[in-house]
Amino acid sequence: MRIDIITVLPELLRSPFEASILKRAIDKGLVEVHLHNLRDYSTNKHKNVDDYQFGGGAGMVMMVEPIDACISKLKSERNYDEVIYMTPDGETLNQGISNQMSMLENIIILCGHYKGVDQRVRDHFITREISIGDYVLSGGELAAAVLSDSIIRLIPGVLSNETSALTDSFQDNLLSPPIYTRPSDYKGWQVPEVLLSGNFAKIDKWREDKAIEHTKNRRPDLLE
Ligand code: 6GU
Repeated sequence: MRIDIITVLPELLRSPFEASILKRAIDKGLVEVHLHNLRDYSTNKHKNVDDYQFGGGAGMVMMVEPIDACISKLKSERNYDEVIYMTPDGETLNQGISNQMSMLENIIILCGHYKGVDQRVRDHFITREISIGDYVLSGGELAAAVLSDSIIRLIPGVLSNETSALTDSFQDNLLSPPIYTRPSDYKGWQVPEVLLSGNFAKIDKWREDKAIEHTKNRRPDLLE
């Protein structure tokens, strides 16, 4: 898979891909992540990528020309399955969307900034608009990192058996059950007996019961 991220702040997006699981996925050749500085596609001498809004009002708007230049250049090099715009008024990201996107070949992610992009970008280039929740970030960069992380970890071969995505919270619309490691007794705080029993049928049943109980308590909406 290849992810091209268009941003005015590429430096904000470097470190997430330089550590741990995402770095390993890139090093293994399972995903390529390319950052594009929108300023490099500016069409005026001041390297501007934003301008005042028509009709007046506070806040700058990202201009259509540099975004067109960048997206068109990328599209001339390969086919893209989706051109995603990160924006707080997009559809809210969930595990299902990440699952779908992890099966794509090439995607572009455009990070919104300032007040957002000229509507004509959304009308003519964007195929999907994604938010990561009902709160406002200073820009789409951190949201793009969140989306990329959630997608990349699902690409076959990225996670080992031990860290398999199959047992993650949300993967089956359930939250994960409690987990423990050694020591089995810490200051008298005991690990549940069943987990030490070696009876794997019983352990599976306990985990499922706990997952359902936890989901009922915290996220009853997931069970509807
Ligand atoms: Cl995608 N962008 C911004 N700026 N804020 C957000 C968001 C995106 N998702 C939630 N809040």
